[in-house]
Amino acid sequence: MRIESVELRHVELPLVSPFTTSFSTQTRRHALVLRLDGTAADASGALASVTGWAECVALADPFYSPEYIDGCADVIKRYLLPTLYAAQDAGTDVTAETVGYLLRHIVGQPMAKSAVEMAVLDAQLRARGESLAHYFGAVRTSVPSGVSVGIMDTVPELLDAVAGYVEQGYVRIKLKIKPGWDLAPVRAVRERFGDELLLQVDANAAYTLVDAPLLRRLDAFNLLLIEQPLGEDDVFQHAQLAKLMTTPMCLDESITSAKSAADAISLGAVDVINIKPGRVGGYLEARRIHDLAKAHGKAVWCGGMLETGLGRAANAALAGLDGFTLPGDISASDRFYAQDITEPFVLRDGRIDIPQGPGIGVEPIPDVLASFTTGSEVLTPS
Ligand code: OSB
Ligand code: MG
Repeated sequence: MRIESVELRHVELPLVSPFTTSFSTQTRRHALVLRLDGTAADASGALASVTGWAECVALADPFYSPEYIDGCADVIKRYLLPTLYAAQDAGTDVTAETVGYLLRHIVGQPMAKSAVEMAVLDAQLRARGESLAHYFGAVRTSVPSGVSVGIMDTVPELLDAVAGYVEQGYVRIKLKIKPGWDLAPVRAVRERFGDELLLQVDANAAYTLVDAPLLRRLDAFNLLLIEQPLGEDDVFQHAQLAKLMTTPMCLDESITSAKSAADAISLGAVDVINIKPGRVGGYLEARRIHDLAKAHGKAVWCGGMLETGLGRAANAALAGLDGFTLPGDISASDRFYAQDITEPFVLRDGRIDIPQGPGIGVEPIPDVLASFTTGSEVLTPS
């Protein structure tokens, strides 16, 4: 395809309630939306004008991952787009399948790269009228929906929140944990909702191997998995911890590529992988991790980054692949937002429908997008 311009649009969405993890409390989502305009082949092979949409999932601060949203905007503007513009000027056909390769000399920056690749992929698929779900090879038209429940001030408050989500039909509950908020909330949720509830925990790297005796006590609660108890670079320590626990070990932050996933599997550090396309550099790398995990008999599920409807749509399509055997953090829009920037995703029998239209299958609602916009910049080839 040919990229004619990319708009970087900063938006601020208020959250319906504060979301606390071991690393921060968020009360609003500063998101970065990309609008790509260009030309690409339509179904008959003729060139057509097309618009592609994407969102960059980096958070406002570098507390979950090294990337943060203003840094991503800067990298996209100063390095990623100029590289792609130079490549297409030199006669290279920039496609979703070549973006990762063309950007390989720029070290790291997976979330920024993922956003650019997603915009190209969405445009390319819209031009030829193909859905992202079809492109990936999705085997279902809806995905089971789990919800990530933040750290609260008190256990009764947490029980009320979980009760609300269970009532809405969420099929799996994930509790955020940290030192001082672990055994008691997990025990309370198990006691109140029983052994049938699909329950897992996520520590966001808040513990060290010294905490192994404490973490082992979580084995008593029949959890689906424990997600990222130790640091991002503590892959070997996760392997040691996994030997000490019966709860399946899941990695999020530590899995930054298909290569790191292969290493973690070989080391015995991981039983289950949380796949977040942004964290691993894009949807194509995410699919490679899915394929790798499946070949090794490891379950995967799709994580979330408080996406707007744009990222949510793409995540739902990815989670349609057959190796996604556990419910993902793909909740309804109203889990985080009273007003999403796209048509809202809603829960139906505990599931989210995968959009079936061309590309990601959803678009921002212009007025809503405008009302949440705090700044925008259009980047064109020089
Ligand atoms: O660790 O999975 C995580 C949100 C931001 C950063 C990291 C994580 C999360 C979540 C929320 O748990 C998942 C969601 O978007 O529903
Ligand atoms: Mg996580």
